Amino acid sequence: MERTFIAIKPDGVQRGLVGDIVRRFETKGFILVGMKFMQVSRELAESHYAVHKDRPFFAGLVDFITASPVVAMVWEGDGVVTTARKMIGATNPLAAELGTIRGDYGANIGRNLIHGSDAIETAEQEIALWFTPDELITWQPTIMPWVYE
Ligand code: DAT
Ligand code: MG
Repeated sequence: MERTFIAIKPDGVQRGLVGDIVRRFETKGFILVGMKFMQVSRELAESHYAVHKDRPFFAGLVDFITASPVVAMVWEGDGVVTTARKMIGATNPLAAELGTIRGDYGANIGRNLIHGSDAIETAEQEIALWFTPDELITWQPTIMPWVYE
C-alpha cells in the first residue's frame, strides 16, 4: 500500500503538539509503519531539503530543523500522500485552511510545524533517506476490515 513520510518539526515538538498531530493521522485510518524521535544532523537536513538549496530561506530552514528534536514517521494507506498533504494544509499557515494542521496551529511560514512528502516518488526517496528498512514494520491493525473494504 502507498506510504508517505511525515515529520513533526521542532516547533511542533516544542509546542506539545505531537499527540494531536499523531492522533489526526491515526483517527483518519492511516497505518503507522515507522516512528522515531530524533535530533536531525545538518547532513540529513541538507539532503532532505536539497531541492531548496538555492532559495534564500535554505540556511534558516536547515538551522530550524536541526535546532531541536523532531518526530519522523511513515504512514500507510490508500492515497496517503495526497490526503496527508490536505490534512497538513498550505505551506504558509496564514493561507492554510482552518481544520488543517498548519491552518489550526501555525502563524508563520518559517514555523509551519510539519513536513509531508509531496508526491509518491518523493515519499519513496524521503522514506529511504530517513529510515532503514528494519525500522519500518509492515502490519495490519485488527480493525482493518472496518476501515478498509
Ligand atoms: P512544503 O513544506 O509545504 O512542502 P516547500 O517544500 O515549498 O513547502 O518548502 C519547504 C519548507 O521551506 C516549508 O515547509 C517552509 C520553508 N519555506 C518555504 N517557502 C518559504 C519562504 N518563502 N520563506 C521561508 N520559509 C519557507
Ligand atoms: Mg515540500
